[in-house]
Amino acid sequence: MATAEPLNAPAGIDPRLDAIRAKVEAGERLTLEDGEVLYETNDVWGVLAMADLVRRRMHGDTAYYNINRHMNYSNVCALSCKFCEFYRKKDQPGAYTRDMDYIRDQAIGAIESGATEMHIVGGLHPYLPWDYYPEMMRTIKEAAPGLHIKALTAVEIVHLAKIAKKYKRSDRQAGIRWVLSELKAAGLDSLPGGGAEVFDDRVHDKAYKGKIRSDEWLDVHLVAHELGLNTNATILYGHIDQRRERLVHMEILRRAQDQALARLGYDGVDGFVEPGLAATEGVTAPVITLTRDGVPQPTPDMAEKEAGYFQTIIPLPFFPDGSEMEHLYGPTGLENLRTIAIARLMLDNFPHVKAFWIMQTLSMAEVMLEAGADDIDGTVVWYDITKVGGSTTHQETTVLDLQRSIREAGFTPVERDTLYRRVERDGKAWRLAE
Ligand code: V47
Repeated sequence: MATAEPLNAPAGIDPRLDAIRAKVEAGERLTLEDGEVLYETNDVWGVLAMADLVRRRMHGDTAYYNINRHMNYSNVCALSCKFCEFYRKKDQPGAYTRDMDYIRDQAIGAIESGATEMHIVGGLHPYLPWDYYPEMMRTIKEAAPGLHIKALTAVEIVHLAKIAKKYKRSDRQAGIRWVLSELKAAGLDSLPGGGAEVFDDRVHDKAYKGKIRSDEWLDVHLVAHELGLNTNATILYGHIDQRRERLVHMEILRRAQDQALARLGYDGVDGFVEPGLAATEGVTAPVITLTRDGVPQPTPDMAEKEAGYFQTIIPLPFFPDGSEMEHLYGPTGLENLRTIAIARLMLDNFPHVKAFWIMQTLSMAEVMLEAGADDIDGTVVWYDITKVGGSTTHQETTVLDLQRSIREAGFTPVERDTLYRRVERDGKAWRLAE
């Protein structure tokens, strides 16, 4: 009878990690096959240590948090994604759509609490008119001009192109460009990373059929980058996805980021197409290799000059409760740690990896700072998409708790704005550090 291998083999016990460690130390790009080894190996701590090495090379002992507030303008959604417990149909109990008075009050509440960012998402509302969305941006900017608006996932942007009657199948980017330009003029500052799920048609058709596919998600982010808006990216894993599919997702994002950085002319972009890597199924983007110095370093005037890339990857562990996929278990803590570390190792051109404390829990996010993550998100206040362990929509933490967790993990807490610029604070008043 075969004996079970120990779960946590001592570091170095898996010889397959030696070659990967050598690449990581030399700053070389990892392949999908390397990623598979990182997922398969029993030497989990070896994987976490490699991610920590990369994370410290990029950020030293800094760990970021922000003072922010989430707002959902509506939970009414035309889609019925199987993983989602957030959406409601229009007349269902619990359905809500916020008016401008509510939105204004939230913006005022946010600046009164010293927030630098408002993170706004909602369902694909079938009846709200297009005008609602730019009005929401203007209302917030009038009430709170200094508040950064990070709003609307790629899925919502495509939906808006449709309701504004700007969506053309023959030229999808044109409608997206129109929507993003109008919203940017009205006050939109950046896009969050939601709605990416897993870039795979099999998973898409089983778990979120009806939602845009990866090509359109990438179109939205590409156009946003061209318009000088920074964006984030997510991966929602641990349901019916396979590890290889997660790695392909990361690979697709890595290529999209290569293109964004090359467009911006970052130093260290070699700018050549590496034909061997074009073999990944579903990946059409050319590959551009970056040197290790090619990661963007934001400056106080960056938004005007050189924005337009992915800032952060946010791995989101699946929470089954209340969803149509409630019969599934969701990933374990060890799988979450491993996925954060692998995201750090594979996405070598993403400046940041976020362990979103709301979904990871603050205690796990703390551990993740030593496994590749450099950011744990912010004070949040309201969160309606997932409610972990029976929590309600009011999910708030204090700056002191965020700082305490970061310090306890052995890092120096740094308050950032949405674009990862350092914030200097005097109570509720704040400014960007020089
Ligand atoms: O788009 C929905 C995911 C996302 C579930 O950009 C679920 O800084 C797990 O994108 N279990 C919203 N995940 C959250 C998000 C986000 C969060 C924090 C920061 C940023 C950022 C982005 O949550 C959705 C969807 O992909 N989601 N349901 C679930 N049951």
